[in-house]
Amino acid sequence: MAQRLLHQYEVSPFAAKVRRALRYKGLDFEVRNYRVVDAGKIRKTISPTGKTPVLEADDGLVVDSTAILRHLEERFPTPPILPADPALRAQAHVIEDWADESLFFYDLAMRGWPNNIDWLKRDVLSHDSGFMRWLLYRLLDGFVRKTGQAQGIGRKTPDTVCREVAAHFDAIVALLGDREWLVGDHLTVADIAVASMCTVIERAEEAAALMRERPALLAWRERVDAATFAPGTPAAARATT
Ligand SMILES: N[C@@H](CCC(=O)N[C@@H](CS)C(=O)NCC(=O)O)C(=O)O
Repeated sequence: MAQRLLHQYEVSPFAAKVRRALRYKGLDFEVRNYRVVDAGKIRKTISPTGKTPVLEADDGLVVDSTAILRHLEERFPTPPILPADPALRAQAHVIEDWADESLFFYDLAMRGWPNNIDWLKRDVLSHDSGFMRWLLYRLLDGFVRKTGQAQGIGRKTPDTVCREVAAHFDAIVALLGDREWLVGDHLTVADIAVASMCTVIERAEEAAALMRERPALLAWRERVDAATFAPGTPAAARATT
């Protein structure tokens, strides 16, 4: 029995961040997958915000992927996922937050487009079944649209969103330059967070095309994947493994 249990929505890129960090640090863990219909139960039992991932370990529950990564780093500092140098550490923190709080909403906007939304709905509802799955499948379009509208990126035209995502991918490539990792000389939370977001946004065909045009981005993503997945994990399984 593993000492750590990760409560998660399986396809969440935030859960992916935590799984990648746990594997990189060589820590064993088990997962408990939740259905969308479990949202109320999650809020009442493990997460005051109602959000997952939540890591349960012998020292309690930690909510939020960023908090979980800091918690892991404190208890299991080797190998490090934060630079020792304070300025580099701050850079890694800011890039992680950008991936979580900005790139995620580009993912949601693009994957909410008519040509992509079926895959998003199948992902989100992969553990729901029966009548509730049938119902949620029909309600999810509206929910994704409303979230995008409220956050703001969902109000932009597809052309604008594609242009901005292209600029974001270019920024990642420029940040890398000829280095292996986004910050400093080893893999950090910045690589983990951005790669986790790339793995889901790639499920929008427009984002996949933009990524294919940037070999340096793909090469870096392969490097991060090699460090944070078990050898032989198929590319198609990386959003949920
Ligand atoms: N800042 C949080 C974001 C987590 C998050 O947004 N999780 C989504 C799944 S992708 C969630 O739990 N949504 C349920 C809800 O909003 O009620 C983190 O880094 O863990």
